[in-house]
Amino acid sequence: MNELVTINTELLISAAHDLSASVKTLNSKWFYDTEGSELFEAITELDEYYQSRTERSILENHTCALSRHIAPQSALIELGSGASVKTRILLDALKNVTQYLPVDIAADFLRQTAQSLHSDYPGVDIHPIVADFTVPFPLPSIIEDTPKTAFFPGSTIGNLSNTAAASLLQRVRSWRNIQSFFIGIDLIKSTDILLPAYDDAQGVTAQFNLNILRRLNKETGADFDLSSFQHKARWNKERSRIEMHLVSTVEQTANIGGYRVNFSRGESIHTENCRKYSYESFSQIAENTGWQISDFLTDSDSLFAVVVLTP
Ligand code: AVJ
Repeated sequence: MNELVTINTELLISAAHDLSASVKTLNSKWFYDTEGSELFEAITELDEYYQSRTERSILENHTCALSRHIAPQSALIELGSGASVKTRILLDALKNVTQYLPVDIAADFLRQTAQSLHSDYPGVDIHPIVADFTVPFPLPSIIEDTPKTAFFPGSTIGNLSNTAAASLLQRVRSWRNIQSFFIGIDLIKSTDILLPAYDDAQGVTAQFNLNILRRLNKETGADFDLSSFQHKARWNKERSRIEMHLVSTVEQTANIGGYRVNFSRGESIHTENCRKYSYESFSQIAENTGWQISDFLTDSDSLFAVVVLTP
C-alpha cells in the first residue's frame, strides 16, 4: 500500500511566506513537534543551559511568596507547558491549585504530559488545551468564574516580539478573575555565558535548530538538505537578544510546496529570538500593559528572574 502523506498546510503557508521574504525567517513555534519538544527537554539538562535549573531553584526557594498570590480553589493556566517540569514544583507546594490547564502547541506531547500529571496529582483536575498561545484561544467555560493564576515560565516570553509580548500580557490581564501572572524571564549577562547556552558543546541546540527543517521536509514535503545548513547563535546587543540562525554553507535551492527558495552561500534563515531583559526593560512592558510587579524573584547571581505580576 502507498504511504499516506498528510500536509500540514498551516506550517506550509507560514514557512513558504516567511522564506520568500528578502530576509528569510521561520517562526520559532514550529520547533515544537514531538521530536523538537524532546530536544528542548534535552537542552534544559545541559550544563551550558543555566536557565532551567536556575528558574527551578528560584521557584523552589520562593514557594511561600508565590503561594500568597494564589487564591483558594484556583485554576493554574500554563502557557507553553512542554513537559510541565516546573509545574510540579508549584503543584507540590501550592495547595490552592485545584485545576491545572496546560496550554501547548505540541498535541501528542501535551497528551502524554497531562496523563502523567493526572496520575501524580489525583487531587488536581487536569484540562490540557491544544492551542497556540501567541493568538487568542478560549478558556473552558467551567473555569469562567474560577480565580486564575497564569504561569509562563522558561523565558518563553523572550521569543516574542515586543508587540506580541505586550498583546499576550494584555490578553491574560483581561481574563475574568485573574489574580496573578508568574513569568520567567532571562536576564542580560555576559556573552561568555549567553552564547554557550545557545551553542552547546554536544550540539543538542544545533540539532534542535535543524529539526525545524527536518519537520518541514516531513510535514510539507519540502526537500531541505540538512547537511548544508549550519547552526549559528549570535548576540544582538542593540535589541538585547540571542538570535538563532541556520546558515546555508553553499549556494543552493530548496523546494517547498511548489516554491523554490534560493540561498546564496552564507545566507541565513533567522529561526528564533531569545530576548534578555533587565528589571527596567521588563517593568516597562509590564506597566504599559497595566500590570504591577509584586515580586521580582531572582537567584544569587541574577541570572534569571521569576516575576510576579498582579492586575
Ligand atoms: C524555551 C523558548 C525559552 O529561548 O532559551 C533553547 C528555547 N532555543 N535553546 C530559549 C531555546 C534554543 C528557549 N525557550
